[in-house]
Amino acid sequence: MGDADIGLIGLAVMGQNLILNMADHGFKVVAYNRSVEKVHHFLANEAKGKNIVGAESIVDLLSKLRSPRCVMLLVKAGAAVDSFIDQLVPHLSKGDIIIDGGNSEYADTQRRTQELSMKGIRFVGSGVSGGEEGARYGPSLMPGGNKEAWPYIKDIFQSISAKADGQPCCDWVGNDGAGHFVKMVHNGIEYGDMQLIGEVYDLMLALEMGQEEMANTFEEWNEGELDSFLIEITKDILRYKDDKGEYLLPKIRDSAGQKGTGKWTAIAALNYGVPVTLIGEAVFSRCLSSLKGERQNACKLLPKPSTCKFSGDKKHFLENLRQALYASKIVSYAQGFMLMREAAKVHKWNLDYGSIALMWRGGCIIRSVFLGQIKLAFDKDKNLSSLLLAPFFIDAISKAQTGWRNVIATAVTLGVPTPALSTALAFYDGYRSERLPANLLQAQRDYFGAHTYELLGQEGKFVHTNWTGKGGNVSASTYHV
Ligand code: 2AM
Repeated sequence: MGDADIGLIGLAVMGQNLILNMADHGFKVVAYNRSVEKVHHFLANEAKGKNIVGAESIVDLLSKLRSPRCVMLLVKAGAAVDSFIDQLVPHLSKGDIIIDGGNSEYADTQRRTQELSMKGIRFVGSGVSGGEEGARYGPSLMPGGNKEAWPYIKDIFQSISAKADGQPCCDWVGNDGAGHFVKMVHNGIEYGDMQLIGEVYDLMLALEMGQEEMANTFEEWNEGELDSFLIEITKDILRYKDDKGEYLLPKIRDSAGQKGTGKWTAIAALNYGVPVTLIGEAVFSRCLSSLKGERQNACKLLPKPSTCKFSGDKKHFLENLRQALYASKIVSYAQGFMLMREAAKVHKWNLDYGSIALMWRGGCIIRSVFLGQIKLAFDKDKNLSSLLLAPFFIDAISKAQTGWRNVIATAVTLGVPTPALSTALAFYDGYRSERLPANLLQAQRDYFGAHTYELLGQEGKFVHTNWTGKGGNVSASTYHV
């Protein structure tokens, strides 16, 4: 039995930086990697002089840990995680802890938590956000899984995490896959925020603004309610010049990549039947952008609107644009929290939404002042069913909505695609509508497929009408999302 506090497997960028962060906070860490050369290299370089020791094998790693032994994996999601769990388990004792800090799918984390708990091993799946810099100096950490592990890892996790308003951006999220689910929604929201900023940039281009002028506008916006990491880096990106002294941004190919967590969020939204439309549009927008060749061809063939030139008060429009971005962001976060609420209901996770907002408030890519307002809204009303109903956000949208509508109308007229800004407004209008045209939809379904409908005032009683006088009176079974 050794005296190290934690073992960490996986010496890629995130793993190395988390180890250095832990060591800086006074924890003794054992480092291990599948290719052991990386352990030697790490010890001889970045880890030199710090309270970090290396391991040559899994058994060696475990022998250097105090009990209960706690091993964190930062390896490629999927098979590598299962492979290390399989290698660790025969050497572990009841009560030992395995933490997966990779970008695992929450369903895998649910399975692993359950399988390992049957063997007496406590498993934790933790979202880790903030990239290289976050891992080194304070990430946002979203741990979930077997709660019995939390008292043993809480000190390390909360010490190394980012702090916002003096509080750690890390708390226990919930059972089994809750931590990785919340991390997935975080990444989906990140897709949405980035898409919204992209659409704003596109509209600024339609206003024929120069790079510096755009950067100045984002800089100004970053002083107020939009203050966030993504707005800040957008300003820096706009100002960046290459070694020829020319702006780099316009030279970058407009075809977006993706690693999958945005797509997972959209798939989860469809599976749970929650209208997370903005993240969906953000994922589809990346797909459309990647059809560069098709777009180049279509550009020559498909007609533009008659007016492509903005003619109005630019200053006034820019303020409208700021409001549209803010209102759309509120809708996007409201949708993300709706998704978490539904998943929590299905999986019986006891999620604390104010605490989740605080975890995202610092350290991660979507960190912002705005998340402080979300935390306050949930602190004021723990049972808040939608962020859109919090008095602060009702007021914010009411102030922004005229500008928001003007931006969408202008974008449509000029032919500038704004899928995320537009879907946010469409969602808002749908959500605030007591009446929607779904009565017609129900009638159509019953007409062609005898799917039945309910009459207003007689909810729960499904009836069928023989609309043509020709069909039978047998109704089909139906399902509801
Ligand atoms: P490596 O350095 O030996 O490739 C990020 O890729 C991290 O995940 C690295 O530490 C890498 O180890 C590890 N990794 C990737 N695939 C793996 C696998 N199939 N089994 C074990 N470790 C793996």
